[in-house]
Amino acid sequence: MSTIYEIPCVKGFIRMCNDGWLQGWHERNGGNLTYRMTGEDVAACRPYFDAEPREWVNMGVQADNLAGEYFITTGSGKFFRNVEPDPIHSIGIVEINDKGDSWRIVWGLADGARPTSEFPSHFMNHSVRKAATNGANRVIYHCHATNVIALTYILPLTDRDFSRALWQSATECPVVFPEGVGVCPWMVPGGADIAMATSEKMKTYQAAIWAQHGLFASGPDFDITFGLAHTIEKSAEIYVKVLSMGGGLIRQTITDDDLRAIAHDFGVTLNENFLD
Ligand code: 2HA
Ligand code: ZN
Repeated sequence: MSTIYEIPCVKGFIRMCNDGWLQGWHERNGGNLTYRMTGEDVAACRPYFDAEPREWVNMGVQADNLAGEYFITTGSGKFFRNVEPDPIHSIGIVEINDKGDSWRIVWGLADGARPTSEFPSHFMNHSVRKAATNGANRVIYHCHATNVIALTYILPLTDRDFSRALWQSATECPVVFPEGVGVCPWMVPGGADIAMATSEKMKTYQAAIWAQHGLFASGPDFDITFGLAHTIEKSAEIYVKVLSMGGGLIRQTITDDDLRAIAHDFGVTLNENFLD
């Protein structure tokens, strides 16, 4: 293996950044991606780490269950558009200290770059999803999915309203996210408050919507996480088109009994709080 870019976790990370860019969800420096590495990933990447790690930086949030972990992360202010052509300046690997409250860069983020401005949100979400999935969750992805954002201007900002609208707008949705989606009110991005609010939602849901801002999705790998974001955004796009075409009139939709029938046949448990 001659470069770090051929190692599957780094290759998959870069591919997912480019996939998001190609979807149009990452204007300018919009969006961010983090991946919690396996021991095998770290061992494969370690030969490429810098000779000297950079200094420890406190995050303002803390999680015991992420002490000593390594993450691949996009850089603050970096453009998804540039990840594939210029990874060394666009992404990096950080190590978490044994208190679970600070990071230091061990590879990439060249020339003074830092992890994403949303690293505190990603970190808290990793902590919650790692606990909720017995360690299976490894990916947290934030994107500016256009139609999801548009819906936050017209739908009530409740978990119930968004979950129902998305379930009803694409038949596979109840199978892909049977627990529904969480919705956070508009908040200032980048800080500990939005990190805590989002991670509270992620105790129940695989994905959370940030009003007038975007989407947070989680999953065990790049395929499942990107697929979740893609499914949610596709469904939102259909709902936007339906509302736009019909002047708000919806002649027919997937009924609650239809949703129950899908859940039954596909062997998933729908969140009954969101059904009538
Ligand atoms: O990285 O998307 O939420 C820019 C953002 C902040
Ligand atoms: Zn954002």
